[in-house]
Amino acid sequence: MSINTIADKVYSDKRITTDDALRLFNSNDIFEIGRMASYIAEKKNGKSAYFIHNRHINPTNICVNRCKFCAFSKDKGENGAYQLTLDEILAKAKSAEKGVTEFHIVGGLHPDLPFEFYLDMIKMLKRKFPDIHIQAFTAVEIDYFSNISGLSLNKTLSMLKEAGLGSLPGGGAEIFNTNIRNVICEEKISGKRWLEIMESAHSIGLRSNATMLYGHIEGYKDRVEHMNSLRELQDKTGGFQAFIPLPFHPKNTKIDRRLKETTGFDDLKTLAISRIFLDNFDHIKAFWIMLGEKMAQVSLNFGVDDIDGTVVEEKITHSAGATTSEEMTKEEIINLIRKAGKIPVERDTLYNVIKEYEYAGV
Ligand code: V47
Ligand code: SF4
Repeated sequence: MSINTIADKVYSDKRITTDDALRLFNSNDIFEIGRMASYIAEKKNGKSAYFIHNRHINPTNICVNRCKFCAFSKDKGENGAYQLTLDEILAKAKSAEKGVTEFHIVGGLHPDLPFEFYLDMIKMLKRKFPDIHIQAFTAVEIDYFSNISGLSLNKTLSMLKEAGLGSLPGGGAEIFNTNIRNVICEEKISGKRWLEIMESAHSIGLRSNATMLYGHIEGYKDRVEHMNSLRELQDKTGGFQAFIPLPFHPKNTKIDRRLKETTGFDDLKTLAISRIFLDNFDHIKAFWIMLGEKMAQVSLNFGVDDIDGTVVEEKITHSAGATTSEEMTKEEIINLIRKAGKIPVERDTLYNVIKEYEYAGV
């Protein structure tokens, strides 16, 4: 079926429907899909492609949820399980290069650590690094903190904000559909709860990202419905900054072993369609760690305007067979962006421009 009517909508700046998005997923016209996505990306961000000088820290991989797609988590006492002390977390933070502007901190749902541990961690990091933005805790962790502390969701979020939390990352969203969740992450909070937590965070001024884990057992319809829930919430709160589609990595997971990694074609299509569909999101991010450096670079011409950052240490995807490195230097990122014909722009977490680099063409 032709996608011309959808293109007409896009080029006259109209919102596309869920049926349109599904038609795009079922189309193989990747050039036209990319063209539409680029049109929107340029309208929103010109030729800029953003990156951030950041460092990831994962305080523990011990998790009571044990999602089937997760190769990072362990049971307490299991070989390879770890839990960093506050001193060890501080040492990781101190090892960050000069110029880092963000700590990205997520981890498992630890069975014994109290909420105070996380508050102390944020306070300690804020005391030692007052200028570094702390983006930490997925909605799943926030829900868990509220449970273990007995505090309301609002109070939990407010205390974290007061301690120095700057924003929330977009993890834990996976695919909102209940039947899919029951198979891939039965113990995890529902999609509805994930959205509720984000709404609550946005209402107290904490911005966040949103992710979608794709390429496992979901279908195109599930992806579209997932994005539709995000678009609806964004219409209400405007609190999301970036949408980040995450391609599933099957190695060492408990998801059907016959599943293979996503293909480059699907990755590009998913990123581009998300750019077209999520007209109320300012940014679409290609997390290069999961997509690969080269695919992330190509995606800059398929609607993506952000390729995340330097990262330094990455455990979640590398436990599941990622073949990318764990760190890119700023120079390497700038080179990738330039050679995609875009202007490299170093940003902080909230997309304030730190430095715009010279445009060098291709
Ligand atoms: O929620 C877990 C995903 C997420 C696998 O907000 C997997 O800027 C692929 O959300 N294969 C955590 N993905 C990471 C995340 C993130 C990363 C970078 C930037 C931001 C941001 C957020 O990783 C989890 C889950 O969806 N994940 N296991 C896997 N085997
Ligand atoms: Fe735990 Fe998150 Fe892994 Fe699920 S994805 S098992 S919640 S660490």
